[in-house]
Amino acid sequence: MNRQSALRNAEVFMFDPAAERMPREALAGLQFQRLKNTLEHAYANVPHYQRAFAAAGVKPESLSSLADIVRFPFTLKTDLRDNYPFGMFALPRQQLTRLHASSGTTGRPTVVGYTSGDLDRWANLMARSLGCAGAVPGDVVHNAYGYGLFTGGLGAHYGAERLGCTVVPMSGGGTERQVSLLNDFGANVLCATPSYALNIAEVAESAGVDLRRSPLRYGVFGAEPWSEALRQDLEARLGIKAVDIYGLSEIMGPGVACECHVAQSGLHGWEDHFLFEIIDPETLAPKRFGEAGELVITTLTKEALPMIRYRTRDITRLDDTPCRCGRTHLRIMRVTGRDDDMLIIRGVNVYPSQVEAVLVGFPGLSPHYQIVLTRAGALDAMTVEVELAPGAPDDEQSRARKGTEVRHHIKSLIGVTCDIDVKRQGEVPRSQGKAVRVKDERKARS
Ligand code: DLL
Repeated sequence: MNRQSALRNAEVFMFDPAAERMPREALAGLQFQRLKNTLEHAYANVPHYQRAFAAAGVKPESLSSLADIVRFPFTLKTDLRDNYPFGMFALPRQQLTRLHASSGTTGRPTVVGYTSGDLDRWANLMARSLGCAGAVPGDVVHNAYGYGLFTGGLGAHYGAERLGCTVVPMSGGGTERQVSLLNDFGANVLCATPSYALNIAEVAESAGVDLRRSPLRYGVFGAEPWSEALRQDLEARLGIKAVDIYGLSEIMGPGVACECHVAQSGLHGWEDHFLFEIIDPETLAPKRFGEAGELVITTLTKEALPMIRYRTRDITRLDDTPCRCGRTHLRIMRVTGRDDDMLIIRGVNVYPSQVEAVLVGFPGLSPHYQIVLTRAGALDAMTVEVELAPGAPDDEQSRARKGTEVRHHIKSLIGVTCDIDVKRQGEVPRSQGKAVRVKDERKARS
Protein backbone atom coordinates (compact mmCIF):
# COMPACT_ATOMS: atom_id res chain seq x y z
CA MET A 1 0.00 0.00 0.00
CA ASN A 2 1.50 3.38 -0.91
CA ARG A 3 1.66 6.34 1.45
CA GLN A 4 -1.42 8.07 0.01
CA SER A 5 -3.75 5.12 0.40
CA ALA A 6 -2.34 4.40 3.87
CA LEU A 7 -3.18 7.99 4.85
CA ARG A 8 -6.66 7.73 3.38
CA ASN A 9 -7.42 4.54 5.20
CA ALA A 10 -5.99 5.74 8.48
CA GLU A 11 -7.84 9.01 8.90
CA VAL A 12 -10.89 10.59 7.28
CA PHE A 13 -10.15 13.92 8.93
CA MET A 14 -7.17 15.15 7.04
CA PHE A 15 -6.99 18.73 8.18
CA ASP A 16 -8.98 20.01 11.12
CA PRO A 17 -10.25 16.99 13.11
CA ALA A 18 -11.22 18.82 16.32
CA ALA A 19 -13.15 21.57 14.52
CA GLU A 20 -14.86 19.13 12.15
CA ARG A 21 -16.06 16.91 15.00
CA MET A 22 -17.01 19.67 17.43
CA PRO A 23 -20.12 18.71 19.44
CA ARG A 24 -23.14 20.66 18.22
CA GLU A 25 -23.63 22.45 21.51
CA ALA A 26 -20.07 23.74 21.50
CA LEU A 27 -20.51 24.73 17.86
CA ALA A 28 -23.61 26.78 18.73
CA GLY A 29 -21.74 28.52 21.59
CA LEU A 30 -18.89 29.41 19.25
CA GLN A 31 -21.34 30.63 16.59
CA PHE A 32 -23.08 32.90 19.08
CA GLN A 33 -19.83 34.51 20.24
CA ARG A 34 -18.58 34.96 16.69
CA LEU A 35 -21.94 36.27 15.47
CA LYS A 36 -21.96 38.90 18.20
CA ASN A 37 -18.46 40.04 17.20
CA THR A 38 -19.44 40.13 13.53
CA LEU A 39 -22.56 42.22 14.15
CA GLU A 40 -20.56 44.69 16.23
CA HIS A 41 -17.78 44.88 13.63
CA ALA A 42 -20.20 45.38 10.72
CA TYR A 43 -22.30 47.94 12.59
CA ALA A 44 -19.32 49.95 13.79
CA ASN A 45 -17.61 50.15 10.41
CA VAL A 46 -20.09 49.89 7.52
CA PRO A 47 -22.56 52.76 6.95
CA HIS A 48 -24.83 50.41 4.98
CA TYR A 49 -25.30 48.18 8.06
CA GLN A 50 -25.90 51.22 10.30
CA ARG A 51 -28.73 52.30 8.01
CA ALA A 52 -30.15 48.79 7.52
CA PHE A 53 -30.06 47.97 11.25
CA ALA A 54 -31.73 51.30 12.08
CA ALA A 55 -34.48 50.63 9.53
CA ALA A 56 -35.08 47.21 11.11
CA GLY A 57 -34.98 48.71 14.62
CA VAL A 58 -32.06 46.54 15.80
CA LYS A 59 -28.58 47.04 17.19
CA PRO A 60 -25.85 44.43 17.70
CA GLU A 61 -26.94 44.13 21.34
CA SER A 62 -30.42 43.03 20.17
CA LEU A 63 -28.89 39.58 19.75
CA SER A 64 -29.36 37.60 22.92
CA SER A 65 -29.39 34.13 21.35
CA LEU A 66 -28.60 32.62 17.96
CA ALA A 67 -32.33 32.49 17.18
CA ASP A 68 -32.39 36.32 17.27
CA ILE A 69 -30.59 36.36 13.92
CA VAL A 70 -34.03 36.48 12.24
CA ARG A 71 -34.50 40.03 13.62
CA PHE A 72 -31.62 41.34 11.52
CA PRO A 73 -32.00 42.61 7.94
CA PHE A 74 -31.01 40.63 4.86
CA THR A 75 -28.14 41.69 2.63
CA LEU A 76 -28.58 41.47 -1.15
CA LYS A 77 -26.28 41.43 -4.13
CA THR A 78 -27.68 44.84 -5.03
CA ASP A 79 -26.30 46.20 -1.73
CA LEU A 80 -22.81 45.28 -2.95
CA ARG A 81 -23.53 46.87 -6.34
CA ASP A 82 -24.98 50.02 -4.78
CA ASN A 83 -21.87 50.40 -2.64
CA TYR A 84 -19.48 49.71 -5.52
CA PRO A 85 -16.55 49.29 -5.28
CA PHE A 86 -15.45 49.34 -1.62
CA GLY A 87 -18.45 50.71 0.31
CA MET A 88 -19.34 47.43 2.03
CA PHE A 89 -15.83 46.88 3.38
CA ALA A 90 -15.49 47.10 7.15
CA LEU A 91 -11.80 48.05 6.95
CA PRO A 92 -9.86 50.67 4.97
CA ARG A 93 -8.73 49.43 1.55
CA GLN A 94 -5.11 49.77 2.69
CA GLN A 95 -5.64 46.88 5.10
CA LEU A 96 -6.81 44.51 2.36
CA THR A 97 -4.45 41.98 0.84
CA ARG A 98 -6.55 40.89 -2.15
CA LEU A 99 -9.63 41.72 -4.20
CA HIS A 100 -11.78 39.36 -6.28
CA ALA A 101 -14.77 40.23 -8.44
CA SER A 102 -17.55 38.52 -10.31
CA SER A 103 -18.06 39.66 -13.89
CA GLY A 104 -21.78 40.32 -13.47
CA THR A 105 -23.94 39.88 -16.54
CA THR A 106 -25.62 43.23 -16.03
CA GLY A 107 -24.05 46.44 -14.80
CA ARG A 108 -21.32 46.67 -12.22
CA PRO A 109 -19.25 43.72 -11.07
CA THR A 110 -19.48 42.56 -7.47
CA VAL A 111 -16.21 43.32 -5.67
CA VAL A 112 -15.07 41.39 -2.60
CA GLY A 113 -11.99 41.94 -0.42
CA TYR A 114 -9.85 39.96 2.02
CA THR A 115 -7.40 40.81 4.81
CA SER A 116 -4.41 38.52 5.21
CA GLY A 117 -6.33 36.93 8.12
CA ASP A 118 -9.32 36.30 5.81
CA LEU A 119 -7.02 34.68 3.24
CA ASP A 120 -5.47 32.51 5.93
CA ARG A 121 -8.89 31.27 7.12
CA TRP A 122 -10.00 30.72 3.52
CA ALA A 123 -6.91 28.57 2.83
CA ASN A 124 -7.66 26.57 5.99
CA LEU A 125 -11.31 26.05 5.05
CA MET A 126 -10.40 25.08 1.52
CA ALA A 127 -7.76 22.64 2.86
CA ARG A 128 -10.45 21.24 5.16
CA SER A 129 -12.81 20.92 2.19
CA LEU A 130 -10.23 19.15 0.03
CA GLY A 131 -9.46 16.76 2.88
CA CYS A 132 -13.17 16.14 3.30
CA ALA A 133 -13.33 15.39 -0.44
CA GLY A 134 -10.63 12.75 -0.17
CA ALA A 135 -7.36 14.60 -0.85
CA VAL A 136 -4.40 13.84 1.41
CA PRO A 137 -1.04 15.57 1.93
CA GLY A 138 1.36 14.59 -0.81
CA ASP A 139 -1.34 14.32 -3.48
CA VAL A 140 -0.89 16.00 -6.85
CA VAL A 141 -3.83 18.42 -7.27
CA HIS A 142 -4.56 19.44 -10.86
CA ASN A 143 -6.41 22.74 -10.54
CA ALA A 144 -8.50 23.57 -13.62
CA TYR A 145 -10.62 26.26 -11.96
CA GLY A 146 -10.04 29.61 -13.63
CA TYR A 147 -7.32 31.79 -12.06
CA GLY A 148 -7.95 35.51 -11.85
CA LEU A 149 -10.81 37.57 -10.46
CA PHE A 150 -12.92 34.38 -10.17
CA THR A 151 -12.35 32.87 -6.71
CA GLY A 152 -12.18 29.25 -7.95
CA GLY A 153 -8.55 29.12 -9.10
CA LEU A 154 -6.74 30.89 -6.28
CA GLY A 155 -9.15 29.53 -3.66
CA ALA A 156 -8.47 25.90 -4.55
CA HIS A 157 -4.78 26.66 -5.10
CA TYR A 158 -4.01 27.99 -1.63
CA GLY A 159 -6.19 25.34 0.01
CA ALA A 160 -4.33 22.53 -1.74
CA GLU A 161 -0.97 24.04 -0.77
CA ARG A 162 -2.17 24.39 2.82
CA LEU A 163 -3.15 20.73 2.91
CA GLY A 164 0.37 19.83 1.83
CA CYS A 165 -0.37 18.88 -1.76
CA THR A 166 1.59 19.56 -4.93
CA VAL A 167 -0.53 21.96 -6.99
CA VAL A 168 -0.57 22.11 -10.77
CA PRO A 169 -2.00 25.61 -11.46
CA MET A 170 -3.62 24.93 -14.83
CA SER A 171 -6.62 27.31 -14.88
CA GLY A 172 -9.29 26.58 -17.53
CA GLY A 173 -8.75 26.02 -21.27
CA GLY A 174 -6.13 24.27 -23.41
CA THR A 175 -7.91 20.99 -22.81
CA GLU A 176 -5.52 18.75 -24.81
CA ARG A 177 -2.65 20.02 -22.68
CA GLN A 178 -4.67 19.49 -19.51
CA VAL A 179 -5.15 15.85 -20.50
CA SER A 180 -1.43 15.29 -21.18
CA LEU A 181 -0.35 16.89 -17.91
CA LEU A 182 -3.02 15.11 -15.84
CA ASN A 183 -1.51 11.91 -17.16
CA ASP A 184 2.19 12.85 -17.15
CA PHE A 185 2.22 14.37 -13.63
CA GLY A 186 0.08 11.57 -12.20
CA ALA A 187 -2.58 13.85 -10.72
CA ASN A 188 -4.55 12.33 -7.83
CA VAL A 189 -7.18 15.06 -7.56
CA LEU A 190 -8.90 17.10 -10.29
CA CYS A 191 -10.46 20.43 -9.33
CA ALA A 192 -12.79 21.81 -12.03
CA THR A 193 -16.35 22.76 -12.78
CA PRO A 194 -18.32 19.58 -13.54
CA SER A 195 -19.01 20.78 -17.09
CA TYR A 196 -15.30 21.36 -17.69
CA ALA A 197 -14.44 17.98 -16.16
CA LEU A 198 -16.79 16.48 -18.75
CA ASN A 199 -14.96 18.33 -21.50
CA ILE A 200 -11.63 16.97 -20.14
CA ALA A 201 -13.04 13.42 -20.01
CA GLU A 202 -14.21 13.67 -23.61
CA VAL A 203 -10.93 15.09 -24.93
CA ALA A 204 -9.01 12.35 -23.05
CA GLU A 205 -11.19 9.67 -24.61
CA SER A 206 -10.74 11.00 -28.11
CA ALA A 207 -6.96 11.31 -27.58
CA GLY A 208 -6.86 7.66 -26.45
CA VAL A 209 -5.73 8.60 -22.91
CA ASP A 210 -7.41 6.34 -20.36
CA LEU A 211 -7.49 8.40 -17.18
CA ARG A 212 -9.19 5.51 -15.38
CA ARG A 213 -5.81 3.80 -15.45
CA SER A 214 -3.99 6.88 -14.12
CA PRO A 215 -3.52 7.71 -10.39
CA LEU A 216 -6.51 10.10 -10.57
CA ARG A 217 -8.81 9.26 -7.62
CA TYR A 218 -10.97 12.27 -6.71
CA GLY A 219 -12.79 15.06 -8.51
CA VAL A 220 -13.73 18.18 -6.55
CA PHE A 221 -16.39 19.73 -8.73
CA GLY A 222 -18.50 22.81 -8.15
CA ALA A 223 -19.22 26.46 -9.01
CA GLU A 224 -22.34 25.47 -10.97
CA PRO A 225 -25.35 23.21 -10.49
CA TRP A 226 -24.92 19.61 -11.65
CA SER A 227 -26.92 16.45 -11.40
CA GLU A 228 -26.44 13.09 -9.72
CA ALA A 229 -26.51 11.57 -13.21
CA LEU A 230 -23.53 13.69 -14.26
CA ARG A 231 -21.68 12.63 -11.10
CA GLN A 232 -22.07 9.00 -12.06
CA ASP A 233 -21.05 9.66 -15.64
CA LEU A 234 -17.88 11.53 -14.55
CA GLU A 235 -17.01 8.87 -11.98
CA ALA A 236 -17.25 6.12 -14.59
CA ARG A 237 -15.39 7.98 -17.32
CA LEU A 238 -12.56 9.28 -15.15
CA GLY A 239 -12.34 6.39 -12.68
CA ILE A 240 -12.79 8.68 -9.67
CA LYS A 241 -15.05 9.56 -6.78
CA ALA A 242 -16.64 12.91 -7.62
CA VAL A 243 -17.66 15.24 -4.80
CA ASP A 244 -19.58 18.49 -4.83
CA ILE A 245 -18.04 21.71 -3.49
CA TYR A 246 -19.97 24.93 -2.94
CA GLY A 247 -19.13 28.53 -2.33
CA LEU A 248 -19.68 32.06 -3.51
CA SER A 249 -17.41 35.06 -3.71
CA GLU A 250 -19.66 37.31 -1.59
CA ILE A 251 -19.21 34.92 1.34
CA MET A 252 -15.62 33.77 0.68
CA GLY A 253 -15.22 31.69 -2.49
CA PRO A 254 -15.00 27.89 -2.82
CA GLY A 255 -14.91 25.96 0.46
CA VAL A 256 -18.00 27.31 2.23
CA ALA A 257 -19.30 23.72 2.09
CA CYS A 258 -18.04 20.43 0.68
CA GLU A 259 -19.24 16.86 0.43
CA CYS A 260 -17.31 14.12 2.17
CA HIS A 261 -16.02 11.29 0.02
CA VAL A 262 -17.31 8.85 2.61
CA ALA A 263 -21.05 9.52 2.24
CA GLN A 264 -21.19 11.71 -0.92
CA SER A 265 -24.53 12.85 0.34
CA GLY A 266 -24.86 16.57 0.98
CA LEU A 267 -22.18 19.19 1.58
CA HIS A 268 -20.88 19.84 5.09
CA GLY A 269 -21.32 23.57 5.68
CA TRP A 270 -18.51 24.84 7.91
CA GLU A 271 -20.58 26.14 10.79
CA ASP A 272 -17.67 27.42 12.86
CA HIS A 273 -17.24 30.13 10.18
CA PHE A 274 -20.75 30.53 8.74
CA LEU A 275 -24.32 30.57 9.97
CA PHE A 276 -26.75 28.92 7.56
CA GLU A 277 -30.49 29.57 7.30
CA ILE A 278 -33.19 28.63 4.80
CA ILE A 279 -35.97 31.09 4.03
CA ASP A 280 -39.00 31.18 1.81
CA PRO A 281 -37.86 33.45 -1.06
CA GLU A 282 -41.37 34.92 -1.41
CA THR A 283 -42.45 35.54 2.19
CA LEU A 284 -38.89 35.66 3.63
CA ALA A 285 -40.10 33.53 6.54
CA PRO A 286 -37.57 31.10 8.05
CA LYS A 287 -37.89 27.44 7.10
CA ARG A 288 -37.07 24.39 9.16
CA PHE A 289 -34.39 21.74 8.61
CA GLY A 290 -35.40 19.56 5.69
CA GLU A 291 -37.59 22.17 4.01
CA ALA A 292 -36.47 23.54 0.65
CA GLY A 293 -35.95 27.26 0.20
CA GLU A 294 -33.33 29.94 -0.36
CA LEU A 295 -30.00 29.60 1.41
CA VAL A 296 -29.05 32.60 3.56
CA ILE A 297 -25.52 32.84 4.96
CA THR A 298 -23.97 35.04 7.66
CA THR A 299 -20.17 35.11 7.92
CA LEU A 300 -18.80 34.64 11.43
CA THR A 301 -15.08 35.33 11.00
CA LYS A 302 -14.72 37.65 8.00
CA GLU A 303 -12.79 40.86 8.73
CA ALA A 304 -12.81 42.79 5.45
CA LEU A 305 -16.31 41.98 4.25
CA PRO A 306 -18.64 40.74 6.97
CA MET A 307 -21.95 39.60 5.46
CA ILE A 308 -25.11 39.62 7.51
CA ARG A 309 -27.88 37.31 6.30
CA TYR A 310 -26.74 37.29 2.69
CA ARG A 311 -29.46 36.03 0.35
CA THR A 312 -27.64 33.66 -2.00
CA ARG A 313 -30.67 32.99 -4.29
CA ASP A 314 -29.52 29.34 -4.23
CA ILE A 315 -32.30 26.85 -3.64
CA THR A 316 -31.52 23.93 -1.34
CA ARG A 317 -32.35 22.42 2.05
CA LEU A 318 -30.38 21.76 5.22
CA ASP A 319 -29.93 18.40 6.89
CA ASP A 320 -28.77 18.18 10.51
CA THR A 321 -28.88 14.41 10.81
CA PRO A 322 -25.52 12.80 11.67
CA CYS A 323 -23.30 11.91 8.74
CA ARG A 324 -21.55 8.57 8.33
CA CYS A 325 -18.18 10.29 8.19
CA GLY A 326 -18.46 11.53 11.78
CA ARG A 327 -18.39 15.25 10.96
CA THR A 328 -20.89 17.16 13.08
CA HIS A 329 -21.43 20.10 10.72
CA LEU A 330 -24.83 20.21 9.02
CA ARG A 331 -25.22 19.30 5.39
CA ILE A 332 -26.43 21.52 2.57
CA MET A 333 -28.15 19.33 0.02
CA ARG A 334 -27.17 19.61 -3.65
CA VAL A 335 -28.01 23.07 -4.96
CA THR A 336 -30.44 22.46 -7.80
CA GLY A 337 -30.09 25.98 -9.11
CA ARG A 338 -30.60 29.63 -8.30
CA ASP A 339 -34.11 30.93 -8.02
CA ASP A 340 -33.31 33.30 -10.88
CA ASP A 341 -32.21 30.28 -13.03
CA MET A 342 -35.61 28.70 -12.67
CA LEU A 343 -37.50 28.65 -15.95
CA ILE A 344 -41.26 28.74 -16.10
CA ILE A 345 -42.38 27.01 -19.25
CA ARG A 346 -46.13 26.92 -19.76
CA GLY A 347 -46.68 27.05 -16.04
CA VAL A 348 -44.14 24.34 -15.20
CA ASN A 349 -41.09 25.25 -13.09
CA VAL A 350 -37.90 23.72 -14.43
CA TYR A 351 -34.22 24.00 -13.58
CA PRO A 352 -31.56 23.31 -16.23
CA SER A 353 -30.03 20.66 -13.93
CA GLN A 354 -33.29 18.65 -14.16
CA VAL A 355 -32.93 18.60 -17.95
CA GLU A 356 -29.32 17.50 -17.49
CA ALA A 357 -30.42 14.60 -15.31
CA VAL A 358 -32.61 13.31 -18.14
CA LEU A 359 -29.93 13.71 -20.82
CA VAL A 360 -26.90 12.23 -19.08
CA GLY A 361 -26.72 8.53 -19.86
CA PHE A 362 -29.50 8.77 -22.47
CA PRO A 363 -28.73 6.10 -25.11
CA GLY A 364 -27.13 7.59 -28.21
CA LEU A 365 -26.57 11.07 -26.70
CA SER A 366 -23.57 12.90 -25.28
CA PRO A 367 -24.20 14.72 -21.99
CA HIS A 368 -23.69 18.15 -23.60
CA TYR A 369 -26.74 20.37 -23.86
CA GLN A 370 -28.01 23.92 -24.07
CA ILE A 371 -31.47 25.32 -23.49
CA VAL A 372 -32.76 28.00 -25.86
CA LEU A 373 -35.66 30.15 -24.69
CA THR A 374 -37.89 31.88 -27.20
CA ARG A 375 -41.26 33.54 -27.03
CA ALA A 376 -44.21 32.09 -28.91
CA GLY A 377 -46.93 34.72 -28.62
CA ALA A 378 -47.46 35.36 -24.92
CA LEU A 379 -45.82 32.09 -23.87
CA ASP A 380 -42.21 31.16 -23.29
CA ALA A 381 -41.02 28.17 -25.29
CA MET A 382 -38.02 25.98 -24.61
CA THR A 383 -35.86 24.16 -27.12
CA VAL A 384 -33.24 21.77 -25.79
CA GLU A 385 -30.20 21.37 -28.00
CA VAL A 386 -28.77 17.93 -27.46
CA GLU A 387 -25.86 16.19 -29.15
CA LEU A 388 -25.44 12.74 -30.63
CA ALA A 389 -22.90 10.42 -29.04
CA PRO A 390 -19.87 9.45 -31.12
CA GLY A 391 -20.86 6.77 -33.59
CA ALA A 392 -24.64 7.28 -33.24
CA PRO A 393 -26.47 7.34 -36.61
CA ASP A 394 -26.87 10.95 -37.70
CA ASP A 395 -29.15 10.80 -40.73
CA GLU A 396 -32.30 12.93 -40.71
CA GLN A 397 -34.62 10.10 -39.75
CA SER A 398 -32.55 8.81 -36.84
CA ARG A 399 -32.17 12.34 -35.48
CA ALA A 400 -35.90 12.97 -35.70
CA ARG A 401 -36.54 9.69 -33.90
CA LYS A 402 -34.06 10.55 -31.16
CA GLY A 403 -35.67 13.98 -30.78
CA THR A 404 -39.10 12.44 -30.25
CA GLU A 405 -37.72 10.03 -27.65
CA VAL A 406 -35.98 12.79 -25.68
CA ARG A 407 -39.03 15.06 -25.84
CA HIS A 408 -41.17 12.25 -24.48
CA HIS A 409 -38.76 11.56 -21.60
CA ILE A 410 -38.52 15.21 -20.61
CA LYS A 411 -42.31 15.47 -20.68
CA SER A 412 -42.82 12.39 -18.54
CA LEU A 413 -39.99 13.04 -16.04
CA ILE A 414 -40.15 16.84 -15.64
CA GLY A 415 -43.65 17.53 -16.94
CA VAL A 416 -42.62 20.19 -19.40
CA THR A 417 -43.31 20.26 -23.13
CA CYS A 418 -40.35 21.38 -25.20
CA ASP A 419 -38.76 21.07 -28.63
CA ILE A 420 -35.59 19.07 -29.15
CA ASP A 421 -32.88 20.05 -31.61
CA VAL A 422 -30.63 17.02 -32.15
CA LYS A 423 -27.16 18.26 -33.13
CA ARG A 424 -24.26 16.32 -34.58
CA GLN A 425 -21.16 15.52 -32.56
CA GLY A 426 -19.23 18.64 -31.46
CA GLU A 427 -22.02 21.10 -32.32
CA VAL A 428 -23.04 21.99 -28.76
CA PRO A 429 -20.45 24.42 -27.31
CA ARG A 430 -18.04 22.94 -24.74
CA SER A 431 -17.50 24.51 -21.33
CA GLN A 432 -14.15 25.84 -20.09
CA GLY A 433 -15.46 26.98 -16.71
CA LYS A 434 -19.02 27.68 -15.70
CA ALA A 435 -21.19 26.30 -18.50
CA VAL A 436 -23.71 28.58 -20.19
CA ARG A 437 -26.79 26.40 -19.97
CA VAL A 438 -29.45 28.82 -21.13
CA LYS A 439 -29.49 31.00 -24.26
CA ASP A 440 -32.24 33.53 -23.79
CA GLU A 441 -33.50 34.71 -27.16
CA ARG A 442 -36.78 36.07 -25.81
CA LYS A 443 -35.78 39.72 -25.65
CA ALA A 444 -33.94 39.66 -28.95
CA ARG A 445 -37.08 38.47 -30.76
CA SER A 446 -39.81 40.34 -28.95
O1 DLL B 1 -18.49 29.78 -8.02
C1 DLL B 1 -17.08 29.80 -6.05
C2 DLL B 1 -16.68 28.38 -6.32
C3 DLL B 1 -15.55 28.11 -7.07
C4 DLL B 1 -17.42 27.34 -5.78
C5 DLL B 1 -15.15 26.81 -7.29
C6 DLL B 1 -17.04 26.03 -5.98
C7 DLL B 1 -15.90 25.76 -6.74
P1 DLL B 1 -19.19 32.67 -7.66
O2 DLL B 1 -18.55 32.84 -8.99
O3 DLL B 1 -19.39 33.87 -6.80
O4 DLL B 1 -18.34 31.70 -6.77
O5 DLL B 1 -20.58 31.94 -7.90
C8 DLL B 1 -21.35 31.55 -6.83
O6 DLL B 1 -22.27 29.68 -8.08
O7 DLL B 1 -24.24 31.29 -5.59
C9 DLL B 1 -24.22 29.21 -6.88
O8 DLL B 1 -25.30 29.77 -7.60
C10 DLL B 1 -23.21 28.65 -7.84
N1 DLL B 1 -22.53 27.49 -7.25
C11 DLL B 1 -21.33 27.45 -6.65
N2 DLL B 1 -21.05 26.18 -6.25
C12 DLL B 1 -22.12 25.41 -6.60
C13 DLL B 1 -22.46 24.04 -6.46
C14 DLL B 1 -18.03 30.39 -7.06
N3 DLL B 1 -21.63 23.15 -5.92
C15 DLL B 1 -22.60 30.85 -7.30
N4 DLL B 1 -23.67 23.64 -6.91
C16 DLL B 1 -23.42 30.30 -6.17
C17 DLL B 1 -24.54 24.50 -7.49
C18 DLL B 1 -23.06 26.26 -7.23
N5 DLL B 1 -24.27 25.80 -7.66
